[in-house]
Amino acid sequence: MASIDYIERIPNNVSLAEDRRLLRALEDWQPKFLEWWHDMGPEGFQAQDVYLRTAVSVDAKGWAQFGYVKMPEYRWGIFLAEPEADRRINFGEHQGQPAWPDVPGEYRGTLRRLIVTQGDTEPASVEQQRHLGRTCPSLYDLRNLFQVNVEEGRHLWAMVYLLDAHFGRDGREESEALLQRRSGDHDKPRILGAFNEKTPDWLSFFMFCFFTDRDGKYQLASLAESGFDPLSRTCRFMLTEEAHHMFVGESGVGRIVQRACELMREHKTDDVRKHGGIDLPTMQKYINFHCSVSLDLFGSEVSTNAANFYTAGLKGRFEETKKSDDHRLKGGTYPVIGLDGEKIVTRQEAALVSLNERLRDDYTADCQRGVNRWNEIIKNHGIDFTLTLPHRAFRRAIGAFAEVKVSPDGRVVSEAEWDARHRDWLPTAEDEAYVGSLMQPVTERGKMANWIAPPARGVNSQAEDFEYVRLS
Ligand code: BYC
Repeated sequence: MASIDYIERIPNNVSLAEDRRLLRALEDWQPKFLEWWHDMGPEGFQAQDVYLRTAVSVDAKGWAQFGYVKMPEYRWGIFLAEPEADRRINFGEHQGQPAWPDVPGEYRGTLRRLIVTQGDTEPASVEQQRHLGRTCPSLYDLRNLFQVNVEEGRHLWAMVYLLDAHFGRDGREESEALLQRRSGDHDKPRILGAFNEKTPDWLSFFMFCFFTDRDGKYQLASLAESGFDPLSRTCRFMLTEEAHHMFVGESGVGRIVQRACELMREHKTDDVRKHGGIDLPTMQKYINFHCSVSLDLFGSEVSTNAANFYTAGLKGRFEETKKSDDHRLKGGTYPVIGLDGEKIVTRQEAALVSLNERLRDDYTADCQRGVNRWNEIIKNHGIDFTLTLPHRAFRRAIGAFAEVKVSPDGRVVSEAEWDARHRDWLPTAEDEAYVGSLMQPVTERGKMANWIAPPARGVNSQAEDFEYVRLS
């Protein structure tokens, strides 16, 4: 296994120096990436020292090294998980054949599209979070935001490596296009819906990390099963980084919930806004929004695209190799919800076309576990309130429910009821303005904004007042 080469201009563990053509392509792309990072990356903090974690090895132990880095000097590079000896394709019509080291000609277009779709989300999220540094609730959170941002930048590198190494001139064009689309831009938007939404405040950021990064986890885990071995190895390493992003999301929301509960107890009131907190009903509305946007990222309930990806051996199920069926899904069925007139019903659909819905089920169960942990915090304060995930048909823009209005508890409702009630279900302009009004920067060492509790422990066991970002 090649160790990570940090001597080279582009750190890597893929022996880049031996492939002159690829090296040239990536060295040509590197300054364009840096230009994009300067234009669209974290605004206002490019010259500061940030206490960041950098990958130094891809094995399970000790891949991380912590130290102060200026973000534009972060050692972005190409890291693949260790190869598995004699790896086979584990599902679909090529099941049992050796995994592909190169792109099979017949799947070139499909694989390229999957990689581009995945790659497009990474710079998009950096663009969405670009202005958040200005309103950080603490230095600890500021550092976590930047850690997430540089790692999303590295995930972009990961996909660009695959495009440049395996898709020739088309791949290089796609690599350029990844730097040209812009989140939320009408003329050149990012590919998937959620990545064109705004992330205007830190509550939205934490929700995004909890719900949208978790979609990343499930999509990457499915691509990690791919018969195209370089994609599998790339995604396996990306998953180790993704875990931190979900931690930022879950602990961030958990700390806001904790602070709301403390204020409720202290002032014996549900109206914590009077005391500068974010009330639990507002948290619920943000959950409803971010969950529904992220559910759309799994595609339609019934999808021949997903079936074709699977049969071709390109994109598997979550934990494909742990499942004990035939891994071809020829005859099986899977329960899928859909519409029957005005009613939401469950039907058995062919398992092969139901793969998006199955992945959405895995994802939803994982989200529910996180919500349960938030509810534990509320319960531990003796408060009678339960946060819930909205029904999966709520506010959907993709799939069977895109054309109907559904309440968070799963009733198809009339336009009139939707108009009358949606303010109770989704953040209103007033809610957003209130949350926005709390976004005042706190940058003194060890201090926290009033609306969020401190973290349980520091990054890399650092003390509470550690200087995570050197601002002066
Ligand atoms: N928005 O058969 P369908 C992450 C399109 S997040 C807009 O239902 P399919 C991260 C679709 O392209 C993980 N369009 O869907 C998180 C198709 O178009 P065509 C990202 C959409 O193809 C946080 C049509 O609708 N990873 O990593 O089975 C921070 C019908 O498609 C959307 C991936 O996405 C949408 N939401 O599945 C940073 C993995 N949904 O063919 C990073 C790679 C569907 O009619 N991508 N459409 O032109 C895929 O696996 C699949 O493309 C999808 C869609 C699951 C996204």
